[in-house]
Amino acid sequence: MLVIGSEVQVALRSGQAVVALETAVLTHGLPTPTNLETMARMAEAVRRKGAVPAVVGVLRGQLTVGVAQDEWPELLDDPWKCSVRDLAVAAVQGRNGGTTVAATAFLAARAGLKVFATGGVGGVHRGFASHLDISADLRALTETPLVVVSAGAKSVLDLAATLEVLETLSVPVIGYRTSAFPGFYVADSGLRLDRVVGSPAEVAGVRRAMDSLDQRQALLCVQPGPRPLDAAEVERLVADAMAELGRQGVHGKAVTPFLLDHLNRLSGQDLMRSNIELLVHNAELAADVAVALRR
Ligand code: PSU
Ligand code: MN
Repeated sequence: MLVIGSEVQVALRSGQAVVALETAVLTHGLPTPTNLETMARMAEAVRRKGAVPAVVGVLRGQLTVGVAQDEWPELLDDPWKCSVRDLAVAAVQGRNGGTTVAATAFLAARAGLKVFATGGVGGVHRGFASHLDISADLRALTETPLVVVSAGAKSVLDLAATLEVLETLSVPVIGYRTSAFPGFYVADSGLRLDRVVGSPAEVAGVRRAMDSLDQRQALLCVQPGPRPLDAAEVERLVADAMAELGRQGVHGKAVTPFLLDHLNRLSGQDLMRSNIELLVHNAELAADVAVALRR
């Protein structure tokens, strides 16, 4: 079922470092053409560090690891937001789809990749006690033996609950040169991490140790973005977006795209710039880790 792009095939065969990139951010996270430009910057960042980017997505039903740059615009033609459970349906019905963290990790792991860069992983949504909403990303991270680099989890989530679930699921969360759990736009969510690493080689070492213990879960490596925003300001914007969500009765998988779109519109350009810079920053670190894993 899996289609591996030719450049990624060659890279895997010759033992080059490869970094998976998700496409839900392309189809449902950022507006056009910022999304395409950002993906290009992430891919360039990976190359600059000596690794090969593997853009993961669903192209006319083909579950693809290594969507070529000239095919990216086609992904935007009436795309689904594809989590793991959508992949088989999208394949049978020939759909286009942007893959979430869950679906990207699923496909990347099956293609034999070891490293994946994203913005923020999904998690436990605020208000889960009255309305249960927990991202499939968390479950996917329990069965994908990758290093996943992110700026923590999305600001719209209940971050404390998200960290608790990651602990329950035995997914290690390690801070890259930080003991503060980043909240996407925010450098320090106020939550502490008790495991910190100092170099890409150390991240690679932890992954290798997990592999030799036959631990199949992801290693979540987090770092703050290079252009963080004020926590109180982000909190205010998120509260506003959440209220609008309630008013419009949005639910299910539309929640995350709705909140992100609303935040981007509320904040002018600030949040989007912060989002873009952290994506590129994470692609760089992921490439360093992928190169370190090859040594
Ligand atoms: N964070 C962003 N933009 C995004 C996402 C996260 O800043 O587009 C996407 C990721 O692909 C993540 C997904 O996997 O949202 C989670 O969606 P849900 O909460 O429906 O599982
Ligand atoms: Mn959800």
